[in-house]
Amino acid sequence: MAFYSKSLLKPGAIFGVAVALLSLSCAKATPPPAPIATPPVVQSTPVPTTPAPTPVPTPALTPSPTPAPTATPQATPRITIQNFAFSPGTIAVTKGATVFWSNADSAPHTVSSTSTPSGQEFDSGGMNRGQSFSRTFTVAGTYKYRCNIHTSMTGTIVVSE
Ligand SMILES: [Cu+2]
Repeated sequence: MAFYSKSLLKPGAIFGVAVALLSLSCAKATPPPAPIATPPVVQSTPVPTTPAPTPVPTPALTPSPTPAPTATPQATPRITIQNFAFSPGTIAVTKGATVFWSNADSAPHTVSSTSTPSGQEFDSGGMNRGQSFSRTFTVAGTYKYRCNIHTSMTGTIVVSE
């Protein structure tokens, strides 16, 4: 019995069937997809390492010439009348400057010229507390003024070209 069954299942026969099945399946199998053409990888040529550029010494900055102070415009000179005095008592301005006086005293005062270049006299008249007076000086020279109410209160404006 055992011998008979062994003769039926010859190893060679089994191998042949297997080969036949394999070849069938191979024939039916769809061909593998064509390989997608991938762009050839371009080997990047190694960039020759260039030596770091030597830093160029920056030229020393030549100091730009400071602009000459312009005569106009300039900060508005202000003179405060306080404690029976002009403060500051003497100021220097350039021609064209406008000078402002303001009375911070409770007493009235005036800004009245006593000595000026010819034809440049000025007089504020009575100024009460909080009032102000201004004058633009267009002629160079020395201007002396006082308070006509309290004549010991004096001031000077020096106007330069
Ligand atoms: Cu006064």
